[in-house]
Amino acid sequence: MDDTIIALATAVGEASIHVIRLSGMGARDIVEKFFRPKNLKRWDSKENFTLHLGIFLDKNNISDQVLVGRMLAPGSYTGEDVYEINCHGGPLITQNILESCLKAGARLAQPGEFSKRAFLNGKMDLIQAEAVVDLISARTNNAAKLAFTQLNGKLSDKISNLRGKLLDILAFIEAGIDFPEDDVEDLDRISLEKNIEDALQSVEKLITDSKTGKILCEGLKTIIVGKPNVGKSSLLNAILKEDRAIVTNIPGTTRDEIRESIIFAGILMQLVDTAGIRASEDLIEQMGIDRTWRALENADLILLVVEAGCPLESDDIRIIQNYGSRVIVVANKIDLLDQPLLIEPLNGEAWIPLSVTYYKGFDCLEQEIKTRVFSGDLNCLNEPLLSNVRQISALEKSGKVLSDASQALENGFPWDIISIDIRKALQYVSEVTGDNVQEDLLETIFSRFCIGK
Ligand SMILES: Nc1nc2c(ncn2[C@@H]2O[C@H](COP(=O)(O)OP(=O)(O)OP(=O)(O)O)[C@@H](O)[C@H]2O)c(=O)[nH]1
Ligand SMILES: [Mg+2]
Repeated sequence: MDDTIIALATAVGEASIHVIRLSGMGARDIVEKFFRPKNLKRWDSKENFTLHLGIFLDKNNISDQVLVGRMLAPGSYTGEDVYEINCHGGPLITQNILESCLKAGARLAQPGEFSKRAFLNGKMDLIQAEAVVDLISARTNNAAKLAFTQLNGKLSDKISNLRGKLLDILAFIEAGIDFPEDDVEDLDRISLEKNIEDALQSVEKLITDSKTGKILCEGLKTIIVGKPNVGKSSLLNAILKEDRAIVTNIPGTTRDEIRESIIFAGILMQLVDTAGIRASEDLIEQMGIDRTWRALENADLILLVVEAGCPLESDDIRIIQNYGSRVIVVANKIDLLDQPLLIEPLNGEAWIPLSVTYYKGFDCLEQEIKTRVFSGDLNCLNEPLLSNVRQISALEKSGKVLSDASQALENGFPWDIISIDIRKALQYVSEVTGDNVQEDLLETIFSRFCIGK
């Protein structure tokens, strides 16, 4: 980290302004080679977090009027001296300034290298660093809100709290190990059991809540299924508010999967319309139906469309029996009914009476989707949730070894054996925030970032 890195922080192309960012010990010297501040006194004052108007002048190159932002170590984003040159947003001007600085000793930054330095300098942990990426790529308000909560360090506090619990358990075991087995009071064993159970519960709660976090961040994989002609494609079109899929009154209209994403109920939904399920002689249609069965496995949400008032068919029942908690039965075409719909849930599925033709029932559908995604608690959005696959997987591993520890204790294993599991659990939890992390993992994480971030 001895060298000074440089990158364009704004998107490549023509723009009103561009920002070129430098970070490192040599940043000031490099900038001073070319920057002629209008107010030299103020520039020399070494005042921090200031903006300076002036000219970027390279005798061998073109010049520009620029604004230079100065953020000195250790208070800057990276924890090093950071200078940001705001220049006019022409690709040529930007390229020239970059080249001048490179010739003067700066090195082109790798993707995410500014954030990596921030992490290595203790300015942020891995949860916060990964939240930066999520905040930039967020496509819904909810996803952005979640990323911002993570960036604020609220989730990191929860993980630190968990680490604290594990460290306490380890200290407790260490103290107990010094005594021969028989001297370990029953009371101590019960206390240890309780503490491990408590830590395990915290891990499990974080993992359960992460399902919502993951959906907010990555989107809700939603599949629209049902018999032919029940109105699946009509439902897709209505949600998308466009004529995306062909709709006819001929059963078997849709044969291949139709995929679209849309923000519905404040959630990014990845919708898939499918071929109507029936026994078909048509090879192509049957291939489509096979795909539907396979896609059901991985869907977060299943919109099972049926014709309101008609009895469920065996395939509908099979879907509800297998995936009940993920199913919303959309009882479509209620406009054709002359009496209210009778609903008898079979296996935890929800029922929404609806008419695509008359655009009725969509409010209830929206509400039901929200209830499912947020586990009935819309306030959970204010809670810091995990959403990152890497972080969730590390936590799952820690949960696994914690339950091993709990089992081992129950089976009367010596405490030093149990402490091995607790140490492993601690290691996994530490990976979440990056308190204990290998260099190659850091490489992988930060390579997902944009250049200049
Ligand atoms: N009365 C009424 N008709 C509807 C409603 N929704 C859809 N339809 C009609 O039902 C027929 C079938 O609609 P689709 O959307 O093509 O049905 P599908 O389930 O995609 O059918 P396949 O692709 O063949 O599996 C069309 O004629 C629609 O106009 C509704 O709410 N009320
Ligand atoms: Mg269709």
